[in-house]
Amino acid sequence: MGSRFPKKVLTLCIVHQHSRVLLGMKKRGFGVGRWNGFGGKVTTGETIEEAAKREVREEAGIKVDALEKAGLLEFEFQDDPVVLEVHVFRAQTFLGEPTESEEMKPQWFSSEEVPFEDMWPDDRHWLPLFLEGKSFRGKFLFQDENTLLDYTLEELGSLARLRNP
Ligand code: 8OG
Repeated sequence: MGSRFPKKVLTLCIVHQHSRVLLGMKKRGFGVGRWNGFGGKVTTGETIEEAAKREVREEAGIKVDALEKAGLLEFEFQDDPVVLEVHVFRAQTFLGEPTESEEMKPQWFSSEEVPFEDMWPDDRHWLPLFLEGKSFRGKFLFQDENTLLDYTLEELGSLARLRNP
């Protein structure tokens, strides 16, 4: 897991309000059939935060503004040199009504009833930190989309939070 490998920068935004969290069922492509936050690739000419807002609008039909940086996750698949760098954001407020798109079907979940069995296998490790309002950094090595081989995860303290992710 190192920076000498080609990298893809992605966003992941989770709307988290008190005791509920907005997830979407991915209807196509990478991660199909899994509940997840909203996000995707950062494209040329936009900042990571702009990309995060755009993806939420496109996938869930809502507008998020005050995004809070929550985490930085790196995903690597065995036998694939590409490292996915996922910037995780928290949104506590939004405008509009969550609406199904071609890519995602949004649904509210109680923070105590997150459907981890139908999510990426890494999520059960870092999402609890997210739900506690903490910031974190992690690296996950997968054999395939269902098999997590190894991972490291650290909660970032208040000093680190000023600089990271
Ligand atoms: O553009 P595309 O739909 O391929 O973007 C993939 C989205 O999935 C993007 O928001 C980042 C996110 N994502 C991964 N891997 C993982 C993962 O292991 N867990 C979670 N929760 N999200 C992931 O690419």
